[in-house]
Amino acid sequence: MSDSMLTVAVVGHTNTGKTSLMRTLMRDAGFGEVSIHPATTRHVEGAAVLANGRKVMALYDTPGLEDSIGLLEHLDGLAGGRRADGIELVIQFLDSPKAESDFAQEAKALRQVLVSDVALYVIDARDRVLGKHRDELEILGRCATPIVPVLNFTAFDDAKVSLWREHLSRVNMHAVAEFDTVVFDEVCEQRLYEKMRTLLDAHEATLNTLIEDRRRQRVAVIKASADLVSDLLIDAAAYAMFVPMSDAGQAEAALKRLRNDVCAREQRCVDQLLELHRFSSDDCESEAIPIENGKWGLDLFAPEALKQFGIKVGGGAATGAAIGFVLEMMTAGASLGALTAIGAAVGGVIGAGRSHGRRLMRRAQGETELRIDDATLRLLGTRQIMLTRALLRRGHAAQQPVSMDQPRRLNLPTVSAPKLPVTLQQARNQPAWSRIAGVDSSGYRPLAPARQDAVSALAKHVGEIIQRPADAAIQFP
Ligand SMILES: Nc1nc2c(ncn2[C@@H]2O[C@H](COP(=O)(O)OP(=O)(O)OP(=O)(O)O)[C@@H](O)[C@H]2O)c(=O)[nH]1
Ligand SMILES: [Mg+2]
Repeated sequence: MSDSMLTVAVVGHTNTGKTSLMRTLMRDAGFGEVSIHPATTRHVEGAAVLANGRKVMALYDTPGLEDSIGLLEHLDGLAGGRRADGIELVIQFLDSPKAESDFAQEAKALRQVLVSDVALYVIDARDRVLGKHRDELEILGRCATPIVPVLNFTAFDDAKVSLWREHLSRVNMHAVAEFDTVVFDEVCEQRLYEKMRTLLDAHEATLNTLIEDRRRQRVAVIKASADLVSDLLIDAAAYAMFVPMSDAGQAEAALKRLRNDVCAREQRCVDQLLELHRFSSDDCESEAIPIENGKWGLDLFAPEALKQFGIKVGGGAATGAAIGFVLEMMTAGASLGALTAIGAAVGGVIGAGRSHGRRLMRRAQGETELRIDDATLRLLGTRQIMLTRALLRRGHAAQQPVSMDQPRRLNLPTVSAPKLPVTLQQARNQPAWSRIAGVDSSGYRPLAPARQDAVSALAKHVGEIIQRPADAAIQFP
């Protein structure tokens, strides 16, 4: 069967999250207007949902139902009264002056329901089942259009999901979906489409296409995120600067530059992740991540950042101002004077034997390497993984800004230093793999195939951590 275009009306009492549901299903945080005040949406507004690059579903946002009690009384008072066919009364009402005056908002919503294949009836699940809800369901039931009730706000503790389910089954609505538009859950979205499918035989193929497309998109977005994070990690691990041991001033300048460069590179990754997940920096304040306005609250090199993300620094590691750097030395000791002069303590010595000739040469000339240490690399990985997981869970209807003390709520276990993956250890010895300082007049230098292999291998590992269950440890590696 070929895929047919499916027309869907999103209806419900005012302020239950109809426009929010539109945003989340469409992955478009810019659709319509969302506000804590009732009666925000005043007109029907449609938008297309794409699957495989084709329009498969037309979603229509509608104004909230405000006076269903009054409208039901009005319908019952029309010629024919309760005995008449429900749909005839609705049509009679829509043709009457009342549909342009007292019940204008309701009329707009009902007209859209009549021309739709299915109506999603959005419920604020924190509400008790009230008279207004019963009357709304009664009126919608008279429109001869299949209805799927959608319980919204289900992430709240006071959501009365079972109460609602019980009531809905009493009025013969058994295909109920749960869907929090702010805390996104891809399984709930899939169930919503499956519920619609049970009521819409003629559109089975379309809904299957949609379900399959969403699943594929999610796999692709996780893979693309893992690639971006791994690319950052390889860039950062490989990044090395050469400084003369004897010149404290130059070493200090290099330290500053390295720090700025790595921070800027992290920010680029954050921007890329936001764009990939279709969020902009102004709507990136999330419940679960310490990121506000698209920026991390704590500098990558702030010692508290490591603590906050539960990363323990290995023995003999640096503390204080220069945490996050390793100076690689030919002979430990020779350079200690210079190090103390720039306020840096030695974080650790990375084996010199594996380095290639050019680096050995530079060392022989009295230069040493400056680069970020293992703990900071782990922090860099952990932060982007956490951001990715939060973006995957963030509905496009989310709006709440967060205060900066939220990271403490993350409750990450403190992990001691596991070894970095082999790919990053390799990168440590390949300064040419880093593009952080690789921009010259000719643009980025070409990337070695071995680097690409390392990124791919690392991305598999990063992708696995991104997909771990909610209660698992997610620190990198
Ligand atoms: N936390 C949370 N907030 C939500 C959810 N859904 C909607 N909101 C908020 O509830 C308020 C109303 O959301 P809207 O999407 O504007 O509701 P609406 O049904 O379109 O409202 P009208 O157009 O006025 O009828 C907004 O402040 C949303 O941010 C949800 O699932 N969780
Ligand atoms: Mg609205």
